[in-house]
Amino acid sequence: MDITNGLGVPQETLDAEIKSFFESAPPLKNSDDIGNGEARRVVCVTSGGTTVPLEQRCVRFIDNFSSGHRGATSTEYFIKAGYAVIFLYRRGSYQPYCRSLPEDPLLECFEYTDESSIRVRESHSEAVKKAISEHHAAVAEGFLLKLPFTTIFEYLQMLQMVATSLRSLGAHAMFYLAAAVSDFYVPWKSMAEHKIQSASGPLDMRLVQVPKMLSVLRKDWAPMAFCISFKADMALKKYKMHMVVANELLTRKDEVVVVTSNEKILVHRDKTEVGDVVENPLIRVIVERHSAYVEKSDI
Ligand code: 9Z3
Repeated sequence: MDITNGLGVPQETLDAEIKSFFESAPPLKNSDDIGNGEARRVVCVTSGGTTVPLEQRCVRFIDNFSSGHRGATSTEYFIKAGYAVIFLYRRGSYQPYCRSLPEDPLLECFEYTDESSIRVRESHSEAVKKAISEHHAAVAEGFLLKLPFTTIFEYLQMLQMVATSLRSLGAHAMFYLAAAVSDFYVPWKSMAEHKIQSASGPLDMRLVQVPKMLSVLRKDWAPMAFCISFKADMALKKYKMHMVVANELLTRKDEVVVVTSNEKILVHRDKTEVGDVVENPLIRVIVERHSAYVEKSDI
């Protein structure tokens, strides 16, 4: 059969012409910048809890606890290690570089002067300077992209978009899934449109299970990416995660256990050093294992 391209030229001839065109073209001068050079390492860090709305015009919702501290802090260390970070975070949760600022920085860090201008209070000037300059540098140099979510619907759709966009990076992409993701949700179609009325007596509601997206992420969205989850049960085997970080709610800021298919590493913060956080040694271990993974997949 003669397959033509609509111009009456057989496909085989066209393929040969295309091949000969590229073989004889002079090499592109800036090809390294475009993508032929050392591929950039990109990590998608998810952070904060997802909500499950109970009404379409949402008044009530179910929430998953996560302050976003783990995700925000880890982001800083990934950027320090040379990674570009896509920070997929819950609106209102902790932000990278803002850990040392007070809860309401605008009202607490600044003051109104007699000369009708606004200045940084002396007591907070170091923290503010550091936060602004490090954040600005990360964003300006293309190392930090922040994407906010609130609901489980937004979170999973955005995760899918990020994952399929990073697919072409292969093993150079990483997913660090620190967000606390709802296990159950109310499907949009069976959800009340307006606020559920309290006058109608007890509330019956059916929550269905959120499909296991970790498997889909590994299998279809970004099959080559290095994946780390924080959900311990079965994640390594069932969802084919490369690493699981196990933590307990009460001790999560001091120590975690990194589990891979053949090791269990206890990682803890250096208590002798003021201000050291567990994410510092944790990200070091992860970057080491990711580098080994990239090297193996490059062969
Ligand atoms: C974690 O375990 C995170 O490390 C924490 C971090 C949420 C404990 P913070 O944000 O806390 O620093 O306050 N994340 C995963 C939580 C988790 O296992 N979620 C389950 C899931 O992803 C459902 S609850 O499926």
